[in-house]
Amino acid sequence: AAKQPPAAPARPLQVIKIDLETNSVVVGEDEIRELEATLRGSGVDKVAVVGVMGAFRTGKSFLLDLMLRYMREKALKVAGPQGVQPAGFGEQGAEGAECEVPEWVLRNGVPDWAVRCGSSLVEGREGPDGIAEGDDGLRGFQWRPGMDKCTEGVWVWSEAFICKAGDEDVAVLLLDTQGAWDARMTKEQSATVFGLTTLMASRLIYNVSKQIQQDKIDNLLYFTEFAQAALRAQQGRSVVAPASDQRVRPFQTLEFLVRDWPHYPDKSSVDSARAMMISHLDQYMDPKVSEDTKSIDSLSDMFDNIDVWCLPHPSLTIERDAWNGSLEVIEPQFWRFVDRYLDKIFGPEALQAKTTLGTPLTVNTFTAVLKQFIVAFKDAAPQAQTFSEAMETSTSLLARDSALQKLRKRLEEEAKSSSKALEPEQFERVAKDAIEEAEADFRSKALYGSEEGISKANEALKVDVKQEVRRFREENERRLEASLSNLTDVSLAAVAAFGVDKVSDLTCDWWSGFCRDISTDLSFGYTAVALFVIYS
Ligand SMILES: Nc1nc2c(ncn2[C@@H]2O[C@H](COP(=O)(O)OP(=O)(O)OP(=O)(O)O)[C@@H](O)[C@H]2O)c(=O)[nH]1
Ligand SMILES: [Mg+2]
Repeated sequence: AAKQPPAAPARPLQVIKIDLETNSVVVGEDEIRELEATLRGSGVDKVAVVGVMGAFRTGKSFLLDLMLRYMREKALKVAGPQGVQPAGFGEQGAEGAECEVPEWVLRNGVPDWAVRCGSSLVEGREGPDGIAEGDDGLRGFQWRPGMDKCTEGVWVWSEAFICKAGDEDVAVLLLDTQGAWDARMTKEQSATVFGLTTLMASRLIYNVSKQIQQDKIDNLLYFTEFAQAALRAQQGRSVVAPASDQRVRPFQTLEFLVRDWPHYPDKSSVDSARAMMISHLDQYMDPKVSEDTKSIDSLSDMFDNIDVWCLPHPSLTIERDAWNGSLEVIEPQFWRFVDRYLDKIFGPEALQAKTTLGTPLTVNTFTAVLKQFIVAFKDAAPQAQTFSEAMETSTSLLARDSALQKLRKRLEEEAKSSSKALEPEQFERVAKDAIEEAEADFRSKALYGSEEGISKANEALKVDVKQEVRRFREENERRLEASLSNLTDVSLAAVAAFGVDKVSDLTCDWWSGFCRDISTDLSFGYTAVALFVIYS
């Protein structure tokens, strides 16, 4: 038999690179191919992706290295370049060789998973002699002490960790990203890096320092909206078809992960602290507490689930450039909270197979979908627009979108409210009402831009409205005819069901023509706005 080349060690793979010379985004073709081989060899069908994004220099990569340590111990199996192995493979202690537990491990309540790979977290640490390796040559996501930013582009760990999501096995991938809101990033870089992370993650961890804050929510919204627009634009040539006609939210779980949360009382238990975390998020989500829930409402429309966790500060010592990685300095409280956090997010209840528009991503489709998304972002590459142009395009497009949805919802509700069709005069009355409502909605939202721009958008809205009303009218007439021709109750119900089905086809879902048409324009608008946010 031909000799196999030695397998590469497990390491982070850079799937999105930034070419600094041309300032463009480059796809890591070889890296994606390697990932694909790992997934196909994993023996499971579905994939879950945990991605971390957030401002630069906030300990994202460091946290991912802790996640790696956790997974090496706690996953059922690990799939990598060497095939599939049981977790904890090859570690001292696992084979019965007793190792001495340092006193501080017991004193500080350090979880087993955190110290099994060595009592210093050195893997991935960047120093003067390059990137350090841990015990047994273990590697990690690259992190760096100090002020200078470290991670560039998007990285995926080359191993997949097999865990339970509900009662099925999934291959968990970990994804690290470049720090956000860095003034050196160009428009294409930021749109691609954060949009892509949002699209690929089944759990998007938004790492924030100290507290959530409104501006952080607003910033996140720009990128998720951009990702949503790219998703719509990409629908036309997708390999994944929507699972059903039901409206599906584009993304799964968004989690705010607050680092250095200063408000836990000494020795507070995680259970008692959970209420505090939730009330922190509620300050922004609950209309009874928050004055402005607009942005978070938009996020709620895009994500199935919004979650929160707050970690205390690990220790001031680790912020120093000279910290040697020793885990001895980390406070007991940090261990308590990080241990429970990882149990939660990697436990079978929270872990979810990644779906795109309701269809699960499989080990066979994962990399094809990843590449498609990268292409979608390239196609939607932002055009040079001034800030006011961008605001004008995006606000009036959004106003038009919102008004049309209002009209559809109203007519749909009327159609569903009774099993009988409306009399023609009655339909016209309802339609007139709905049109007035939609117009008013548009006027209340299209506030930004020139008279000319707004009235152009208004004209376009009128055309859309006419077309929609015509469709509903025809549908109503069909139902009316059916009811007039003396059908039995059963067949009448069938016709009504067809009608409702037809109506639901017309709602503005991800794959509908209207959404596709405007999404490209929208994405130009969003991106230009996003750009200004970053630069200003
Ligand atoms: N204050 C604080 N510092 C941390 C925490 N976790 C890690 N650090 C330190 O933060 C510094 C930056 O860590 P990285 O993991 O490289 O940060 P990053 O967010 O990945 O940085 P970029 O990739 O440059 O965006 C290191 O010195 C870590 O030791 C934390 O929870 N709080
Ligand atoms: Mg980093």
